[in-house]
Amino acid sequence: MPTDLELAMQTLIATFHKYSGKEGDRYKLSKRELKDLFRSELPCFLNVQKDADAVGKIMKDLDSNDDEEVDFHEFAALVTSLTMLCNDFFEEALKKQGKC
Ligand SMILES: [Ca+2]
Ligand SMILES: [Ca+2]
Repeated sequence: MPTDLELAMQTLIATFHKYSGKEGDRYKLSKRELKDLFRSELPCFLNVQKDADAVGKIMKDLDSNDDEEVDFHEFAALVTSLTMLCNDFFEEALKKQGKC
């Protein structure tokens, strides 16, 4: 029986491959695959971006090796950053409630 953290890691990997396998290199996300992933898996994050080409800009930021695709390492960096932001928000909320 996997632990919660093991399940989270498994979900992260499976979610990446669910989208990366749709076209082109099955181990990398094209811009379209990245867009699909954001739309389905991180809809709130995309909604706060007012820019029409938000995904294009995110892609540029993520694509550290400039191959115009997002590999798992690049994707994991994004998830880590977002998770840290969520944790900061969570800790702030707890402090305001006087629970931390
Ligand atoms: Ca792909
Ligand atoms: Ca890349």
